[in-house]
Amino acid sequence: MSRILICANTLSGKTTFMYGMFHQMMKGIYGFTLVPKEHFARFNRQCKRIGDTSLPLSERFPAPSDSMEEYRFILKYNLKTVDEIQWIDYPGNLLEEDEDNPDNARLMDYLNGTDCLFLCVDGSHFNHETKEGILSAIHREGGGMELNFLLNRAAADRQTGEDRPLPPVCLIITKYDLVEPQKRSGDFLVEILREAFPILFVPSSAGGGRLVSVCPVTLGKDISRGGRLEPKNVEKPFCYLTFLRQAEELRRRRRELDRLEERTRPFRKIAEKHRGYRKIMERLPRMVWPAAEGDIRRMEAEYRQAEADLRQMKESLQNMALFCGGRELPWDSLIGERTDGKGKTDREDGTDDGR
Ligand SMILES: Nc1nc2c(ncn2[C@@H]2O[C@H](COP(=O)(O)OP(=O)(O)OP(=O)(O)O)[C@@H](O)[C@H]2O)c(=O)[nH]1
Ligand SMILES: [Mg+2]
Repeated sequence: MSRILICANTLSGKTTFMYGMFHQMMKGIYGFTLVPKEHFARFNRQCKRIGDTSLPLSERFPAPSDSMEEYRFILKYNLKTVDEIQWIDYPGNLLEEDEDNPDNARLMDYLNGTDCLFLCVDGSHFNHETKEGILSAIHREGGGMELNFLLNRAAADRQTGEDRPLPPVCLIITKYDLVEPQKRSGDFLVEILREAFPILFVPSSAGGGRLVSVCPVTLGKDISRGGRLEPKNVEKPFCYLTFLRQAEELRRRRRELDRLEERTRPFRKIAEKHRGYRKIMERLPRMVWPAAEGDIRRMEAEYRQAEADLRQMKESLQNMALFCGGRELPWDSLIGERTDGKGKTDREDGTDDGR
């Protein structure tokens, strides 16, 4: 089970983004599909409304959320279930409520166990003349205070108050269609985000650090003025989480394989030495071999397949920047290579996400 919390100010596009993401992920990408565990008809109707240009705008978009809602999705790869996703959508002005508000308390509880934070910044804030103007708009009107507060809370255990590693973060620039073309350079967007959320880009020593990706998304050009539903990039933040999950699983398999290989090596040597007695060797010590050769080969083949799937999935993350400890990283560094159990890959176990 993976938990996602999408955090943003009111009217930043959280709920609409969820429908756009669902719209794209239903048909699937790189073998991955996402289906709602329940309420398919409700999702389907809402997506159709967003796409229906004959409706007045007030009827196309979901109304501003008035309470916290939880959704469950099933993630499948090649039609096989790989994960269940728990998704919370909350009204963006909830953090203006006192902390004894039950929904506010629920949000904090949920934050405590979240596996990935999606932090949304409304693209329209990028359209100020100066960098200072943009930063001030994000901080004052765009919920910058609340978002930085949530980041701080996410890095502490709610019960004990003890520090804990911050989960991976995806910084989503919503309504990217509203960003003026001259402000769309990736470097400029990242420069702004670095200053708006400095805690996410703190340089770290020895390869450790916070994992952060940056992703501009849109539901369609001028969609808020009657344009067509043509979502772009909306599946990517989700692919990011899936990629991290699968990369983690791959590293687990790699460690298991390396351990088995290492434990089997002395047995292989003995078998090699007594090759003339192979038949007896195969029969007698079978019980004490860590694993049958055939099982290891099968695990190895599965591992190679999972690695190939992940490399293919990496294609879905193109144009999405990844940072660790403030330094930009290639996606491949999260996949790494098998090292025959003798060494570690670039970032194996090295980041602040602690998983
Ligand atoms: N131009 C443009 N407008 C968008 C896009 N996505 C959402 N909007 C507009 O933004 C409005 C608010 O979106 P919501 O998804 O309701 O925002 P929210 O963050 O869920 O707001 P709360 O529920 O109040 O927290 C929508 O009604 C649309 O008019 C987009 O990709 N482009
Ligand atoms: Mg909403």
